[in-house]
Amino acid sequence: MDRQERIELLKTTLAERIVVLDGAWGTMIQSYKLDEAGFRGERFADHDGELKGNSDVLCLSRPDIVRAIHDQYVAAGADILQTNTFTANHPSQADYDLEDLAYEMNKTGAQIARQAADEAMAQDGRVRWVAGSMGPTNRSASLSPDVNDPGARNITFDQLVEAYATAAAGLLDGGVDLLQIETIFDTLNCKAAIVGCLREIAARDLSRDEVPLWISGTITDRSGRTLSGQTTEAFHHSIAHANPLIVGLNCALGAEEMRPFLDDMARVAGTFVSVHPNAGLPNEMGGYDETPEITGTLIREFAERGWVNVVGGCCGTTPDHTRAIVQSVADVSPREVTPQPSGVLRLSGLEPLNIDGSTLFVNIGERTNVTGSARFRKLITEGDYETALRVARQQVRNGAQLIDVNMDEGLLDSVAAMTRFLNLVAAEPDIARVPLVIDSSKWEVIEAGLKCAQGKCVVNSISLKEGEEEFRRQATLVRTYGAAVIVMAFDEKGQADTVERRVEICTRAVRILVDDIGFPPDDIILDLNIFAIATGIAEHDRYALDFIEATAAIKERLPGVRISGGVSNVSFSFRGNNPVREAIHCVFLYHAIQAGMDMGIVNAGALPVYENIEPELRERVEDAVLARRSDATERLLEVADDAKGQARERKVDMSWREGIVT
Ligand code: THG
Repeated sequence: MDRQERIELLKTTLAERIVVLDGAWGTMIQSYKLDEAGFRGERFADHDGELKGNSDVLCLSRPDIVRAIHDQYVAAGADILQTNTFTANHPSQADYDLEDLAYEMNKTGAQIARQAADEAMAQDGRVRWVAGSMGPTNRSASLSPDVNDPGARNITFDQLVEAYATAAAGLLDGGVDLLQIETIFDTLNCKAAIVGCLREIAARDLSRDEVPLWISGTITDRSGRTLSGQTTEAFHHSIAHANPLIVGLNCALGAEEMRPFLDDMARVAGTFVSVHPNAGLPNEMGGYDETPEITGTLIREFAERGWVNVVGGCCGTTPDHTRAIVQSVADVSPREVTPQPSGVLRLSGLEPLNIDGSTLFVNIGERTNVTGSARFRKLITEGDYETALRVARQQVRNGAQLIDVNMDEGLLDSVAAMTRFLNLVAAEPDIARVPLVIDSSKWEVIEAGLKCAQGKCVVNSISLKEGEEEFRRQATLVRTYGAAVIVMAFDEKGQADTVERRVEICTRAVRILVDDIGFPPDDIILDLNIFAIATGIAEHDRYALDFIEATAAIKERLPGVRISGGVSNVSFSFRGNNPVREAIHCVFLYHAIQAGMDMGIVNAGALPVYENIEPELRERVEDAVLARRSDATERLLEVADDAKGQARERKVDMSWREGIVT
């Protein structure tokens, strides 16, 4: 049976019965009581430095032991064998000066497991699958190793991509059936792993169907968060672009404490779900006391609740646990898989943000933008990131459900500024809980931002401005990094400024994204260009109305995509007069949202209520926004100064109240 046939069989088997993964390596290796010489074997007898405790070196130094452990798990009834390669990656093996052997360890580890699986099948005719195990490494891409600098990192995204690519290459060349990214503490590491795995799969001319991914996260505390702070659902959204065959949870907490989080995963996942918990919580000695019976009972409960398709063991489990698990689920049906419902844009920061047809207008905070805020620009150019973070926090407090970050300033190293700021944001849970919108006109700045974000972000933006080839290239990369995308209505001929041009460009862009690249329509946000009105130039009079009409037209022609825009652009001609600007934003949104606008980049917290705008001002603003009369601009200018003055007076009037509350 070749790999392809085995994978097809795995897919049908997963739908028919609960499949069992084997158990832990640590406990089993310990039972051999190997000393330093035992770990070295002959091959590393002269190695400088200690190798004791390096479980994965045994693939090279003691393949007989590795094989014997596989055989014990086969005898216990496991369907899937995990390779002994959890730490066989560059950064982890660097602790032993063995980083250059990462590929070989993975390849050999895969070959040993493959042989064990194939020989078991030759004996009893039952297929055993091999999952190539890739652990989290000993470094974290979104956590600081330095208590004094939350923005510091000891590994980059690109280094992790290389490390995982090398591991995946070895595993694939050694003959694994699936690639398993497991025990994910930090979703950014996992996103790098996905990039590395996809690269190696493609390099072997294999398709994604031929080499399924298995992605398993780790909730490390009872509040239901990964070490890097994501909830289960946020984690799921961050990795869903990899289209894994299996998603799940493993390791920490043990089965008992994982219950609510596995429930969450089973609720959101549109594919097969796995769980392989530790044998309970560790005791004071770091050992595990949960008996096979207890583990089996807990896992049976998960199965009966309809949550799982694959079950197995992690730290502290033994072949006896595997045996108990096999028995406990033997007569229970697997979880029924229903694809995730479409019509939902799923984003995440530390927490999920699901945008569907019932969601009210979504606010994207505009102030963390060096071109959109003089204050933010000053803070960033002066290097005062601490205070700059407050701008982000204030946006979120004021109701921004995402924050737009833009570092496009001529005198700034924008890649460095984006990287630094997003690394600092990652350390602030009250900001990082919302998804990021990474805003730049330079692709390398966007890419730098994507390499710092563990959540599912929005790329702002791509367009057909530089032609189809560049558009496809960038869109494909957006998918690889797992982000949603804002597409500007811009093509080779320029920026769309009529309804027809907006419809034409958006239709073309969406066709390329969906039909050619396989971009999910739910991850596409169209920006129909909001331009300034009331500029005194007659050609600009219809800009807001055209946007609104184009929104309605595109919503009809391209159902399923979302519409956004930079709202504050529309009032540029009233710079310095915030009351009038805010009235224009409000009236504009009142009509644009009715036409189908889903989200917008706004100054969060600075939007008045439509009904509360002074009636005369509102009428004149409405005349301008909806291009209802040719003298609308003049008539708005007539009342603009008064509106500003009244707002100032209102502020003065209210000051006595502020005095009392503070
Ligand atoms: N579409 C998309 N992205 C965008 C835009 C868009 N990103 C940038 C911009 N346009 C949206 N963001 C802003 C941010 C601030 C302002 C306007 C748009 C703004 N700022 C005040 C001004 O310039 O007068 C700044 C005042 C101050 O310095 O405090 O108006 O259209 N996809």
